[in-house]
Amino acid sequence: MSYVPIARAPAAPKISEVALLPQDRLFVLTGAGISAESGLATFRGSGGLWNGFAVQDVATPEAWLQDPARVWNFYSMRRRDASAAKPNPAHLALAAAEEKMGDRFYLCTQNVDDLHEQAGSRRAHHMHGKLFESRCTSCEHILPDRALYTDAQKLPHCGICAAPMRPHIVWFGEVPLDLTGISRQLTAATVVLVVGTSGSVYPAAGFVYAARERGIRTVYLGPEPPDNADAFDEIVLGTASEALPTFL
Ligand code: BV8
Ligand code: ZN
Repeated sequence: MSYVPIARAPAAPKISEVALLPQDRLFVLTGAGISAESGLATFRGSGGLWNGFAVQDVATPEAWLQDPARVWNFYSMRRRDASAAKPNPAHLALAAAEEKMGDRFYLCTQNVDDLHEQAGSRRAHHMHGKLFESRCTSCEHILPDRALYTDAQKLPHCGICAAPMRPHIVWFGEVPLDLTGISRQLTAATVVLVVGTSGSVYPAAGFVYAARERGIRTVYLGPEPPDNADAFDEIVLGTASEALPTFL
């Protein structure tokens, strides 16, 4: 009687070969890199100069106090560029994951553009504010605003209290929005996926360390290792629009 080897059960795939398990709770943090393939400049890519402006001259409270017209000019150019941009397969894949996973999915973005929303994401948290909202410097009234303010004599004022309106953006030196909510979502996660960010700005770049301390699986996805690469269990090298749909 010839020996017929029993069919070996396929080796259980290594965890890193299986992107997500059915019971996983996914916390996603995105940065400028996810919008790069939609044509929007990254901070790093433009070598710290951004549309010709140095970040510290346009993205700090001091810059606002010193020259609000220059700040509005900068954000008006960002509004113009972002209005022409379209979401890419990476944004669409995250919107599909939100739909499929429900409350097991949480998206926090450092980006101020609205490409996640254009792709269908309904619950993206913009921890650094939103380009298409303006906020009153006095009564803090926030309103949707896609207008471009390039005439220093015609800067916007609040319809309620007449104080100057500013971009609803978290500048350097200001506290990001809803850090408590972010932290709650982070500690409930089983997988933290970070996409397209240099990991150079805190507290956002620190989320992965907090996850690692809790034994949460951490994955980075982007074309090059980020500054906080040492904190990740896995690094998937690739562009967001190629690698993210595959991972999800
Ligand atoms: C705060 C809105 C107190 C503005 C932004 C010294 C040491 C450490 C920290 C500090 C320090 N001095 C000051 C600080 C604090 C400071 C900070 O971290 N500074 C850095 C420069 C050292 N942080 C702050 O001021 C923050 N506030 O600390 O308040 C506090 C905090 C907590 C509790 C109490 C009090 C506020 C920071 C928010 C500033 N606002 N955005 C606007 O948009 O105009 S930050 C802005 O830059 C982004 O939002 C993002 O957070 C950050 C970095 O940008 P990235 O998204 O990472 O983009 P980047 O260009 O850097 O990288 C692009 C990546 O994409 C690259 O990795 C690239 O490889 C990748 N990529 C490229 N192509 C693709 C791709 N990936 C995928 N696919 C592709 N195709
Ligand atoms: Zn007001």
